[in-house]
Amino acid sequence: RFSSATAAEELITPAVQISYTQHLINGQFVDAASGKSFPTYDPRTGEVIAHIAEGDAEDINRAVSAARKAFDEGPWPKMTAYERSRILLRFADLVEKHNDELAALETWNNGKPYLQAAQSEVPMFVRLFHYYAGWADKIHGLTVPADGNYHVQTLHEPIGVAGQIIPWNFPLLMFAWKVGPALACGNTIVLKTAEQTPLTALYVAKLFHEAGLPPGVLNIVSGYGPTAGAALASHMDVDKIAFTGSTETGKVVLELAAKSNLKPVTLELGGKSPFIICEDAEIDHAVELAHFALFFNQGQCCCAGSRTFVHERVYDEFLEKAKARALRRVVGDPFKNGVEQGPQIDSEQFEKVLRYIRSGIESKATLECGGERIGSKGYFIQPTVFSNVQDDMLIAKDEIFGPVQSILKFKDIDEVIKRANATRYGLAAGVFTRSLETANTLTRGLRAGTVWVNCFDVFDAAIPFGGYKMSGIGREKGIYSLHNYLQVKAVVSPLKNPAW
Ligand code: TXE
Repeated sequence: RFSSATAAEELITPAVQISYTQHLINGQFVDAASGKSFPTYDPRTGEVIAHIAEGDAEDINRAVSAARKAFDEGPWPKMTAYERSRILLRFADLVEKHNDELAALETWNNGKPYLQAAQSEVPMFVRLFHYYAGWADKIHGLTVPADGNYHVQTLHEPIGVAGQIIPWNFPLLMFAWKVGPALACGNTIVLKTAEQTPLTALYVAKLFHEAGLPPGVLNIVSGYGPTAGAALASHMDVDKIAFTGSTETGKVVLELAAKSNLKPVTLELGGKSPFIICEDAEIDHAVELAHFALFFNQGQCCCAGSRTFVHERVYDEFLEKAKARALRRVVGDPFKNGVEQGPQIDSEQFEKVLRYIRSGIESKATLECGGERIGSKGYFIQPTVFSNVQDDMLIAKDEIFGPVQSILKFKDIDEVIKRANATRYGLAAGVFTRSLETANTLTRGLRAGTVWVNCFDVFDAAIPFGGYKMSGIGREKGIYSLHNYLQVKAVVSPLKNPAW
């Protein structure tokens, strides 16, 4: 039986209202050009929270023109880097002041536990803007020792108008990962939020303008992917596109970019990350970490440790404890204190996860616990654990994006490296061992953009994140993200005045 609200009675009720539902273009909140709107929902109940301006190609055109003008005519890229940095810092401070309202809005629209949003995600958002504010005035080129009598330098210039398309699983953090580096480098932006979660981006964009961001520098359009998103990816006047979402849609975005103006593309896509528990692991700790690696954020993480590989010598003990831990997981209203897991984002994702659970059962994995929805309202799913999972089962190959842990058995390190790498994805991996040698063998052998050793989901602003293989192109966060938003210009001149 699942602990529902019993361990979590106290309802947190932070006061928040829906203040912004229109697009933000050129510093103004405006209706959609078509006058249309679409509903956004509360995943706890499936009820409508608000109606949001629904953007399509015309709204994207208007937003791109505003961003273009703000880039070409300034003041943003023409300001001193220090002035830009000051605005980013002022913005981060304002967000910090609105921590609780923002966290409440994020939970209301997304369903994640309120305390996770309030104590971790909004503070990480603030930290990320502080981090990139610090970079703004430290971006510079090189002098290059070229052959011949030439003075050669490189200028690192902003790339121009950046189009950014973000998903719904971390609406605020995905905003920060994209907007922070792009603005620090002096670009202007048109950002399209996910149709499921438009609310917090509009709220923070308003704060950005209060912090002194000039109009047109950051434009937000809400709407659906095939209309607003596709219009942004294929726009001839957008100089770069950054996308986070599914691998399937990532391919579409890359194609649209190629077919329009060959704008450079960074992609942060799906994953099927291995979490490897070696025979020397301290089991209680490994159980807790593997549980967190998979179930965090309702299992809706691109880097979720969704293939739990356990060494055969510790498999039985691990399994028993992993199941007990899943049964203890507190599922319920994310505004209740003590709740660890809220609802899935929407009916589509909810149905997708239940389909994968059925597929696991049909393919003869052993259902250790869970497997059903909880209640009849909203999108709650029982924490689910499968054991006896084989590599060729769909639940071991596809991204489920829900609270479903798949446990697989392995015998030795070379074997587990091969099996862990036998996937089209390569976003992240977790390794749990007391041996430095085993850790080093695994970190070198695994083909993934991040390997966490004896930890998982550590997301400092300075640490790069991104995927090998079909998990994406490029890296976000840290110094690496700056490269996504800069052009390099080589300037070459003779050392002496030519004799003309
Ligand atoms: O993703 P989409 P969905 C994975 C996860 C999930 C699956 C589907 O497995 O179950 O993707 O989720 C915009 N042109 N991830 O359907 O479609 C869309 O409006 C331009 C992993 O939500 O990729 C939204 O803003 N844009 C992921 C964004 O793309 C388009 C996080 C993501 O939506 C578009 C989310 C188009 N033709 C889902 N179609 C991660 N990497 O963290 C859609 N979009």
